[in-house]
Amino acid sequence: MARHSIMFSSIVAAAVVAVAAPCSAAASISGTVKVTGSAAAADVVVYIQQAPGTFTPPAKPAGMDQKQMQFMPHVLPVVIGTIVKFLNSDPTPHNVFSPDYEKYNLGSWPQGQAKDYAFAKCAKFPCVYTQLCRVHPEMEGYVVVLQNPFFAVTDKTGHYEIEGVPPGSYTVAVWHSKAKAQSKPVTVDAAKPAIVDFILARCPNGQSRIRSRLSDGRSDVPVFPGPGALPVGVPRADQRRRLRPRRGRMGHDTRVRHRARAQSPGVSLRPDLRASL
Ligand SMILES: [Cu+2]
Repeated sequence: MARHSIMFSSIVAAAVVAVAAPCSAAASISGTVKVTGSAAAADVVVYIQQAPGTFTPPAKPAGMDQKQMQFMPHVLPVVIGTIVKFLNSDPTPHNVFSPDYEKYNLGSWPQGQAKDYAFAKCAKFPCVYTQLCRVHPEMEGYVVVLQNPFFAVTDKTGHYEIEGVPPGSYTVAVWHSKAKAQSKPVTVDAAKPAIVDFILARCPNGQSRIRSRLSDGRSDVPVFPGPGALPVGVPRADQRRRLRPRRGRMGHDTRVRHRARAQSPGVSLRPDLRASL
């Protein structure tokens, strides 16, 4: 019986080797992604939806930096199980939180320090985790959790290249924070690299979490205004307007103060202000 098991194991091992062998003749998928109505074609994730087998995450954590008040890279695709190291490179404290899936708030930390988070859960790929900073509401980034390591992010020109893809038939899909997702079938042959191009339509509802939160007045994001933060829930142009002194609606105390000034000798008031007193 034991001998039979050993023999069986050997046969299975041989079969695994036979299946794994074509990997050495891996090929690439490349192409260009355009987003209609947008000159920017960067930060589109192009990935193979489902590849056979399970994949171990890289031993070294992936990195997302907070630098010059931005999440860098803006979009970070990872294979499930990957640990992401969130570094703060700015001389001001930053926070990292995500309102998506299991939700997390990693806290805030100063320049030069980092915190890790393991992206180990995803029921349906891709799992897109929006990265936000409670200190700076305008900061936004994305971690995109995928089933396999066959992915790429487009450069400024919209070009991408996924290398080391085992020959086979797949569905190649794209994700962009403000465009409709799309997918296409592709057959990868070691002898001929596959070329797949996409034209994505900007999604009317494909606003970023921050934009949608600001424009519809609702909030599905926990809001933690930090010191010096601008008002949350107000578009940036309005924020600037709100920070300027308001004209027209004058409070009682202001009116009294202006009246007193207007009666002082040598004071010239704006005509509209004088008229409203
Ligand atoms: Cu920040």
